[in-house]
Amino acid sequence: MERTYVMVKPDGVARGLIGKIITRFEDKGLNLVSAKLLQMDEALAKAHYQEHVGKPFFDDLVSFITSGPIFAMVLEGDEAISVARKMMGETNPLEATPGTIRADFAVHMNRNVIHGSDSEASAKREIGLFFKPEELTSAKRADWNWI
Ligand code: IDP
Ligand code: MG
Repeated sequence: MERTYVMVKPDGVARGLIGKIITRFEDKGLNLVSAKLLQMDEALAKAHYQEHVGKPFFDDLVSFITSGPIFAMVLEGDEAISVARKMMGETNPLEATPGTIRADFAVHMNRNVIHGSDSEASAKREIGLFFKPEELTSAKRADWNWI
């Protein structure tokens, strides 16, 4: 059992895609442990994207991700990290497989609608950046045994 951090980015929130995106994860069988709408400040954006500091797209990425509210989620399930990444698709929506979130809802790499942790270490770190321990519920799906 794993937990992963997933967020609908400001473009996805502004476009009214939160419901559609959550529905995909619910339909897949992932368990929603916590969720909230918030606007990231520059410090949080820089901490979250620390691995990209110094890259040519970094400043644009920080200004985009802080430009409006994001929808932050913790999702739980067997292989939740790779399941969520598969469902998101490639970073560049043009390379993402149809049926994935980025392929179905996005066109440009810098407006690709969704983020998901890429490893156990980043999931742990990102969950800790966005959620206090007491915000992580012990909610379990009623259909858990069937998934
Ligand atoms: P990921 O979101 O699929 O994990 P990362 O390589 O971690 O992709 O990049 C973080 C985010 O930075 C991407 O989702 C995308 O929005 C943006 N990004 C990555 N590479 C580029 C680029 O070459 N140009 C513009 N934006 C980029
Ligand atoms: Mg990444």
